[in-house]
Amino acid sequence: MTKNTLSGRVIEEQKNYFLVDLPQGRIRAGIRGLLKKKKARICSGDMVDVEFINLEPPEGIITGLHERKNFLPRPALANIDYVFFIHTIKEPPLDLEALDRFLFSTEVYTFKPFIVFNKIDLHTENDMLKIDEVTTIYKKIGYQIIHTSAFTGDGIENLVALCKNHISAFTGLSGAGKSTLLSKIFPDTDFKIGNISDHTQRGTHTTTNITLHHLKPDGYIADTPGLSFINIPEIPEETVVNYFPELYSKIGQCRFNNCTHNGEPGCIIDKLLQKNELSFSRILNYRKIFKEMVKRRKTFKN
Ligand SMILES: Nc1nc2c(ncn2[C@@H]2O[C@H](COP(=O)(O)OP(=O)(O)OP(=O)(O)O)[C@@H](O)[C@H]2O)c(=O)[nH]1
Ligand SMILES: [Mg+2]
Ligand SMILES: [Zn+2]
Repeated sequence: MTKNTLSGRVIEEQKNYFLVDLPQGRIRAGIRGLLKKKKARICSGDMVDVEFINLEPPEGIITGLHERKNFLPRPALANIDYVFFIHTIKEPPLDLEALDRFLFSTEVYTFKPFIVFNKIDLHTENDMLKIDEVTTIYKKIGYQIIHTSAFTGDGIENLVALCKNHISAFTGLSGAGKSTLLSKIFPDTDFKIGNISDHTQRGTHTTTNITLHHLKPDGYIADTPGLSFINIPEIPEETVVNYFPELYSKIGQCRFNNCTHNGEPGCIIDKLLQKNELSFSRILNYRKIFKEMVKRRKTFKN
């Protein structure tokens, strides 16, 4: 590092440059040719070294990329601490498969997940009962659950307190209220908020670059498209169980040590299911992901 080099966080990727937050403020910076040659794929969340080339307006050049703690490939985001899955009981309806796919992804990528039930202002007594039932399942596994309403403001303080001094990503199904929640946290930023009916019409695979929103003094929150976590990473099928913590802690007790927990004789998972000690929907989603990995491996080989 030379005298004019500073380290900062990439908060947005533009066409030919990056926006980087330095202790002195925000700067536009391109990439040094040498780094480009090394095919360094810099993205939001990265810590980089920046050399000033101009003070007014502030412009720089990125000369180094710091080692990453973790990485979400599509769309690219680095160094994530927390991921909040914004979910709803209705509008859109509860989707436990999407939730389990999300949790599986965060376990593989090593991000800490939180489950957020938004739109609690809409809830009837029956909806509350449903939330209690789901909360019991996921709390027992060790996941944290937060209740919010972007309309009444309930729970938002709690959400902000968690995000302070961390890099967080908001994700969730289209229409769950990610942008509405973010607009409450960052009232000066313009977030596109849609109607439920618009969401069903819209293409779901529009890849956008991720922007990090600065939560002062030292936190960042990103709005990520829902599919980035539902499109689960590909791993060997026999390791899928490692990312379902409540199953992984039990599998040493299966009769066969190559048990895949798909109905083999002497499988502990089936025994615990019969005793109501595991959630049926969790096992079902484990088996779906297992099958998906088998299929993806075979498709890849052929
Ligand atoms: N009743 C109620 N409606 C909400 C709440 N939060 C968001 N909404 C509504 O839900 C709809 C979708 O909200 P968005 O914030 O656009 O949802 P999103 O998760 O960003 O959706 P995508 O950008 O498509 O992924 C809008 O009509 C919001 O006004 C809430 O807490 N309560
Ligand atoms: Mg949105
Ligand atoms: Zn088993």
